[in-house]
Amino acid sequence: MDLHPPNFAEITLLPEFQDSSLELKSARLYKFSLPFKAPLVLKHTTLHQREGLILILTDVNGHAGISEISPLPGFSRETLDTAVLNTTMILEKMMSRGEFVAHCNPSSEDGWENIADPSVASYGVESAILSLLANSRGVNPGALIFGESSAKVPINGLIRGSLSDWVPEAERLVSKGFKTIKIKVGRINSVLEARGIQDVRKAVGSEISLRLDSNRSWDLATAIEFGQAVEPVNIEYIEEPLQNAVELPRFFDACGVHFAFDETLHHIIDPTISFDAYTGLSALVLKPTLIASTARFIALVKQAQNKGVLPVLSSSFESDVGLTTLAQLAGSISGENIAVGLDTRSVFSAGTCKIPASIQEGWMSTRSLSTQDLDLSYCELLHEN
Ligand code: OSB
Ligand code: MG
Repeated sequence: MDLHPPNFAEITLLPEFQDSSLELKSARLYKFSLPFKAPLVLKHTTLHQREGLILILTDVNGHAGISEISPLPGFSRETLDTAVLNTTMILEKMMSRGEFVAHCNPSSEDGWENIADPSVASYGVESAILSLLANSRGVNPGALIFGESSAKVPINGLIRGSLSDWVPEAERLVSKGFKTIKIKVGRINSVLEARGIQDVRKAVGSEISLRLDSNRSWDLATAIEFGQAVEPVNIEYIEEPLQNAVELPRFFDACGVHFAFDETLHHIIDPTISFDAYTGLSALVLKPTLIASTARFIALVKQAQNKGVLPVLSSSFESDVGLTTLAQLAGSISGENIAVGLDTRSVFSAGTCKIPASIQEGWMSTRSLSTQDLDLSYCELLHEN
């Protein structure tokens, strides 16, 4: 395939990379099934293993691009089976006919707004092509779009356990070097949870940044009551406090706690929606796997940056390969400045890289990956061309 950046899949590369051309040689698609330390309880389902796909593209010059395609059950529109079908369809078109169709709509003028149906398969193929272009230029994928990457990114330590574990868990994360902690709330009585957050603040001191995530579990009155109780202990923001996002400015007015969008970004039907009306908005939590379109993801990052809202990259329980891609993007988008939500590797007892995408002293490396770094022992080959 002959590919001509700057304009594949509605992705525009930085000027210095726009003359990159690409001749693909092979594509290999693997399916992995990774064990957890314990079953993973999510909002709508409990997972007993994490399944997903690893894609390896090579070009005629011997460079490789590696990516992950892992729809998250209960969150992604696609199942793994549809992702396999969609990926093999894209690969077949790409390899045999030499065209790249994901998100490409010749009639659209600017950006992803006019493009139907983001899919985790096209996001994954786009990531593999970016990884290949980046490896052939000796840079990180994020550098092709957003500029130079830092060598590591700060991570918000994640607390998903029950209320009685919050204080010991927070103390453990602080002792490991995390400067930002994110706690999942909205599971039990909100008055008790607000007290739990006050206890965490007392335990960790004033220097640690606290983020909360209620995954849309409250009505306005409950959220305001919770917000008023935690406002004095300085919360950086709370993700998705309300069932009904339209009421968010009223929440902020009433309690003064800033909020962030996460799942709302996956449900917005009008993608040109402006965030101007959302007084109190302080971050967009961006999960590329769930946004499922690189172009749309880039547009959201730029929208956040233009509005002075933090773009906070976040993971969706990807394996080492997917996590590393996210760290690489974050390295170029926010570098060492914004803690990002990539503390999900610890739920797995195995991975897809020989050296796990681990967190040291609260930081994750933005290292680049080559095929030698992969551990394919939990993978089976599905497709090759
Ligand atoms: O609600 O933010 C969420 C992971 C998968 C699905 C939903 C969510 C998450 C995370 C990722 O919390 C970790 C993070 O953002 O820190
Ligand atoms: Mg969230």
